[in-house]
Amino acid sequence: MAQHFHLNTPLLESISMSKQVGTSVYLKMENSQPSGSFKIRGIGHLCQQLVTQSKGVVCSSGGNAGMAAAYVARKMGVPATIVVPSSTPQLVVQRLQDQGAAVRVVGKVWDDANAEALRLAESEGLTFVPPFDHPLLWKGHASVMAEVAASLGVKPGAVLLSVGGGGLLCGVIQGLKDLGWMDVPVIAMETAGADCFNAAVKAGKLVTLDDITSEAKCLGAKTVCKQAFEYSRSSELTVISELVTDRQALQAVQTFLDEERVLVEMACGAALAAVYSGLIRRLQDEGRLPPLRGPLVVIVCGGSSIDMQQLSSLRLKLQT
Ligand code: PLV
Repeated sequence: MAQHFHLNTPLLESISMSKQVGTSVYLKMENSQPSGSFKIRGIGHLCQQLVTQSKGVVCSSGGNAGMAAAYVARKMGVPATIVVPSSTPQLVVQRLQDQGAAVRVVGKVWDDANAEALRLAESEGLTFVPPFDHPLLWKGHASVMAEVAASLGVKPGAVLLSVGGGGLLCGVIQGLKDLGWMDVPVIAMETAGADCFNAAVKAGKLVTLDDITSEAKCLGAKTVCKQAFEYSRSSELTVISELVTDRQALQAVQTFLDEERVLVEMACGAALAAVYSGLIRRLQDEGRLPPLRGPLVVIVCGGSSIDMQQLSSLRLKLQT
């Protein structure tokens, strides 16, 4: 990679999570990326490859892919149009505009916004930046595991992450493959109501959800990418797909704020909830997660769809 847009993020030991899980837990702090989430890894890499002579980029997003695309486009000196659904909070629209992007709000869920972004790419001759389904994104995301390997110095016992459309999952698995660590289990978390990966795993085929009913809107793709589904079926890998409720995800966001002093959005809360709700322990007790032979690494994916006001309105809505 010629020029990196992403940072090498801190890998922090969490004493409170280690206590919960009964083994050491490390947090890969992707919330501290310039665009607020891990998305900048893949999108930075993809844009370096595809945007050299572009008259502009268009990205469909729940918010965070858009934040990354807007940031990278600004650094590259090209205009960015970000298409988001109406479920994306106003605070994100404002943050995107502050990054210099033109924002269009189209449809109810990400899939609607994506159709519009594809149409714009075609009609206006813009470079389409997908939020999760592209090998260049996965290659960029894979850098997160190379950094974990360099900082941790040992093989992780497992990696815990959130799944929306499956781009992060594909990138982490790509990274594990590059390191020769395919035996490291990956725990893939979604919220009920934004569970396209879990639905596909259960059905044994790709499934398109009728609607996104979870408040974790940035996990809200109706269909997971094919590569993520294929990884879930690979006999060489262990990918465990689990769900939490919105209330559990929100509770996790709040506990994380208290314990680690960091505010993340619901999409990230889904992964954190696997620790705080006792799910990791339960998976081990039930023998579904093999005994951990190294630290648990949590990808703290971050996210810009949160501030104190949004947190309060989520608390009211979900009554926690
Ligand atoms: N969010 C995408 C897709 O939304 C977006 O457009 O921003 N954690 C956070 C904070 C995220 O924003 C996302 C994806 C994920 C996790 C899941 O990543 P994925 O989509 O690569 O599985 C509809």
